[in-house]
Amino acid sequence: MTDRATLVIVPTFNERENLPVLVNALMQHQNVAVMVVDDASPDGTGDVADALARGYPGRIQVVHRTDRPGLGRSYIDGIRRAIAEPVEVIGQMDADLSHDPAQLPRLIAATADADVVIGSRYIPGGAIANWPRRRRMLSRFANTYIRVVTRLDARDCTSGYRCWRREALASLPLDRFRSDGYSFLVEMLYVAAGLGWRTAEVPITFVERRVGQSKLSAAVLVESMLTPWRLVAMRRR
Ligand SMILES: Nc1nc2c(ncn2[C@@H]2O[C@H](COP(=O)(O)OP(=O)(O)O)[C@@H](O)[C@H]2O)c(=O)[nH]1
Ligand SMILES: [Mg+2]
Repeated sequence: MTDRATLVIVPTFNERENLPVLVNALMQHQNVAVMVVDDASPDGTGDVADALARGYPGRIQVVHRTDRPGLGRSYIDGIRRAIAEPVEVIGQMDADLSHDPAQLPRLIAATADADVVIGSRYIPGGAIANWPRRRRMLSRFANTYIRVVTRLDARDCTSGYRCWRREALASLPLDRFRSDGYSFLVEMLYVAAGLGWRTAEVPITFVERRVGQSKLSAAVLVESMLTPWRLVAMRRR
């Protein structure tokens, strides 16, 4: 149960089996609506999303992207639409069930005292299930690296499970954002902190996907290594 009207943006690429499970679970929360942003998934996730939208009239929107694909671009399209909606809170969540919908009300509640709430794997109470050691170390290293270079306070800067107060999200100059992959998530936090918005972290248990594939690529990793430096350099100018 949550009393703040919330819209959750869910970017999708080939998540046809995961999306219905996620959406059905989210629909159990009152006052929660969903915006699926699909990048013309070859597996037909877009059609699955349309069918879900018909099943929950007025609570699900589907954005079918056709121009250049990408996680960051998808978020930008979703955010531009979401901030025009009469909601208090805007969430971000992966479609692959790594982010437990049951934990959403805790994130939403924390927006009472923060402008950006991060579902965090790296604070006490946070956890990761089913990640191989290699992937765990990579994520840990990435987060330490980001914190050292950017001096952001958050322990989990790459988590894609977040809730924003709408005003905070609406204030981000998205047309100036340069990163696209996971770095986009870091850039959002960095710019928000620079604007003075308050960040809080709430522990989550991240569960690795069982179905479908991760889109983490080498190019995305290289971008993640460079982005923190670019952000800091931008700030100095
Ligand atoms: N629209 C869109 N969604 C994407 C893209 N890449 C990944 N996603 C979605 O973003 C979320 C996280 O992606 P995932 O591959 O699971 O990343 P990982 O959890 O870090 O391995 C999932 O919901 C994906 O379907 C993309 O290029 N466009
Ligand atoms: Mg995933």
